[in-house]
Amino acid sequence: MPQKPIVYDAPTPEPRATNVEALQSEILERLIYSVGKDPIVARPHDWLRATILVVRDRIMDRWMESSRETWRTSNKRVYYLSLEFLIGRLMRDAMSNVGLMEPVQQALKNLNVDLGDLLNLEPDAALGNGGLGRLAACFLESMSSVKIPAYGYGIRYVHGLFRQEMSEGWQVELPEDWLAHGNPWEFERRESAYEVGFGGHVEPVTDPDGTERQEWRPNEHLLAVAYDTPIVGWRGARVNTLRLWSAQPIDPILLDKFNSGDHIGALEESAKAEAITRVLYPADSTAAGQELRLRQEFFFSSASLQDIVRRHLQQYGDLGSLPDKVAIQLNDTHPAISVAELMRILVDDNGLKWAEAWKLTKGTFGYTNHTLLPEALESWPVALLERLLPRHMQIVYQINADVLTEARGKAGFSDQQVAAVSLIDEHGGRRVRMGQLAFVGSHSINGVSALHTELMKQTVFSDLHSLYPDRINNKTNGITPRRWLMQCNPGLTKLITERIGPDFLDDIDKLKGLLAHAEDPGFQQQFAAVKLENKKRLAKLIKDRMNISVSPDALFDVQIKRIHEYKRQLLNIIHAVALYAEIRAHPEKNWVPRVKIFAGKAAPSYWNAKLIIKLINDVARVINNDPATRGLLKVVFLPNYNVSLAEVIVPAANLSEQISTAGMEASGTGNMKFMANGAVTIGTMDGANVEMHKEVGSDNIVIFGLTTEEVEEKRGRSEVPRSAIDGSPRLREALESISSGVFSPDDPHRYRDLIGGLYDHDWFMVARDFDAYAEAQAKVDAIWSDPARWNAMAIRNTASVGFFSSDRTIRQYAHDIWNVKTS
Ligand code: B1H
Repeated sequence: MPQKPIVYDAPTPEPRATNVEALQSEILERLIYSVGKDPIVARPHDWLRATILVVRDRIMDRWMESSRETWRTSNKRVYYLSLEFLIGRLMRDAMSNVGLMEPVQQALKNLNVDLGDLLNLEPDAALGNGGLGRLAACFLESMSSVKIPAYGYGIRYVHGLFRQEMSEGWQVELPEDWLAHGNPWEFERRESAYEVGFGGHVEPVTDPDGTERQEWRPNEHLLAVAYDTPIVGWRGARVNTLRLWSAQPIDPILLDKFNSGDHIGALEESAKAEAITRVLYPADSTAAGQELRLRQEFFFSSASLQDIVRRHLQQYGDLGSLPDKVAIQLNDTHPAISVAELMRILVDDNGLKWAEAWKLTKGTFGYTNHTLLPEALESWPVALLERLLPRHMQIVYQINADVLTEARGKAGFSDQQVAAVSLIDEHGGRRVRMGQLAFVGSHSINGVSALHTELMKQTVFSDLHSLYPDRINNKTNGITPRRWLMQCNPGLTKLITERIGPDFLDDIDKLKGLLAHAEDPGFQQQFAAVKLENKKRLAKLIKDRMNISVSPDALFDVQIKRIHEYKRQLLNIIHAVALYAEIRAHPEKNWVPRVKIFAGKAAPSYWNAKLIIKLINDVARVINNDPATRGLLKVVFLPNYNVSLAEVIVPAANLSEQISTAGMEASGTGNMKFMANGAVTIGTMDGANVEMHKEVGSDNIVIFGLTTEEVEEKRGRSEVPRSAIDGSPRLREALESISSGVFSPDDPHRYRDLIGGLYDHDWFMVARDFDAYAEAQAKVDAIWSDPARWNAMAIRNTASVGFFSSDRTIRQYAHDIWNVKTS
């Protein structure tokens, strides 16, 4: 029985007015009564805060109504557990989704305030590293837009992803401080606080009725306090909650220590607790492997599960219906300890039988894998888990015993296969494999592109796949067209609306209607004019920030993403070096003017990635200052890549670089953002590029390079890349110029080892793909030289992006994995 009856028909205030006059007077009121500033001295940040509060009010009633509806209808809730939510700014998203852009702009104008200036003041919520975190943010928006009752659960990091600055071309990391001016979007929920324990021991206890159970007695306790942010869907369809946990000590100060004179010691507990949610680990695609990271993972998993189970019991009174009313999606293995924590809650805290609890657990969880890179697969030393989470370690052993029994009982399963499905890795120090734990504890395991899902079946999860053949499924990633087309590219949105009408705003597949206009010279001209305006804006940003002049008429060739060897920024910059040499050798040729634009952060401990940033900057300095290539080639590395910068760069791109070594990029989502905004992709048959190729057709994308199978074959033969280098004079010359110090006269050997690696093993196939890449780039030049052809391609890319909407992705999750209805 529900613990507390919920009243659904409590009174609510009248919805707030949305006309200009009402907005204007409310902004003024908020400025005075909530921000406490006189308009004559108010600073831009004050106006921003006042405006956000006014916009926020217009979301509140829908928020209440959305959650009331879920209580009233007993609809199933979806919980998306993610250690990262790369939200970016919220203001424009919120205003645009509830149709307030124009009236708010006008209201502010009447108050002599420019909305654009305010928007640029809002800090990015950078609570994520890259694609995985941004995907979580797109999913939240889509879940609201397709009316799924959903919660995102994560950590309220005080410091999001570090700020990147350049010091003589080297990356330096500075702390990021997104909460410095407060966060008007969030609501602290002191009443929603849960205790999370660590350490201690496990004790068998006998209940009064004679049943025996295990009880975990942690010796460390802290509080998880909830902070809620409303996430509003398109046209206000629904407002869901992003609930982020902050760690706080149970006793803010140890008074006895303080009174005995130990003033620092008195605050130790507090510092230790707060450390857990202080900073986001800045590693993209590498497991951090440190105790604090495991603490973060358990902290937010435990708080979230306690909250989920509490809500479920409050509404339904029993746990047997958990899988019918609750779907929990694990965003990679970072929350995988949740599997053991839910088992503990069910068995130890609620007295369920193991087998019943296991059935409920599997019925509730789904797991999404985002990478097969060995260094990213999480595993924790058994000894660490035993010390930090002794009961969970026991539970893992128990789950493992059941899995191994099942595996041994399977006809034709070898000992080797049994070892491969084990949750415990016995090689070199025993470790718990979190991927295996997430897999066996879930009824659905999905990859993020068709190719990636196939590789999951063939590689890391092949034996688990033969044991549980129905579990692996594909859900190709997507992006929200609201942020990544309508908001970031209002010019293009307006043009499309004029041409095919506004239906695509609500049904993105309607963009297909543009196909009929791809060859229309008038439309091509308008499409190109919008692109040119976006390029001018980016050119101005480049001039303002870098003091580099670039011509908006040049081809803007863009690679923006985390810096990683498998993403092959090195291939791109070597191409720049080769092109530079060719232009110098043949200045008379008809060169296509190009601006190569890079942006991205390197993990602070990833030496080669940081060196590649330095190389890009070294090459940029030489090329940009050489009069011989002036107007023909420029190289720009824009510092501090983040969501907001992407929103300016993506609409201005002509060429989208998606050139990872085949088989290594699980999906990619930047590729889709460029496609939406009418860029042509140069890419390998990797990740979602494969499906983009299928959607847009081979005439409208430039594909090059080794396939996954060819890469595997070359690696297997450990074939040396020498011949690729010897056979390509322009590659050899480019490599020699880099490694001999042409671009680093101050330290001629700076790139010797980096380039040397290409001769030795070339794991990422930079040398072996170079010629194919250079030819593909030559093809790009040829197409660019025929503007009608280029524009038609660009238009067809926008027209074909519908499949890559995260609304489509989320509907597939809803129907195939969560069993919830969508609009
Ligand atoms: C992706 C990560 C990732 N895959 C470990 N894996 C991390 C791994 O902090 N860590 O330990 C953080 C992130 N990120 C990306 O996910 C893939 O590389 C992209 O190809 C994919 O598009 C994206 C979303 O699925």
